[in-house]
Amino acid sequence: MAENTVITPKTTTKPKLERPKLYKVMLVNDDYTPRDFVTMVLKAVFRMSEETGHRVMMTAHRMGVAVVVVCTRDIAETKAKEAIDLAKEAGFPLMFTTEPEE
Ligand code: TYC
Repeated sequence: MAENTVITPKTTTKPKLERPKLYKVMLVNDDYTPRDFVTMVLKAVFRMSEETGHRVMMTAHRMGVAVVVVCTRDIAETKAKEAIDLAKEAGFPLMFTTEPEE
């Protein structure tokens, strides 16, 4: 008897895997940090090539800000802090900010 019993669940659970919200790390221009130092930080912290680092640095230099990377909030904040700390240690006012992507 029991072996012929078919159990049909009345409810189904749909796994809800929401995509994590993404954040931008922004590089902010200033008048004091040397260009080469900015490029070095972009290479060291964000694993950019010399060419990409230079291009992103020049974008911030000309436009005031540049998007460095788009990633999860956790990674964005950690990377921004790492980069700011490198600049602080060297005595430069170089700033990175994070903001949610629209
Ligand atoms: N503007 C700086 C200079 O002329 C270089 C610089 C570029 C600084 C980008 C910050 O995010 C920056 N020395």
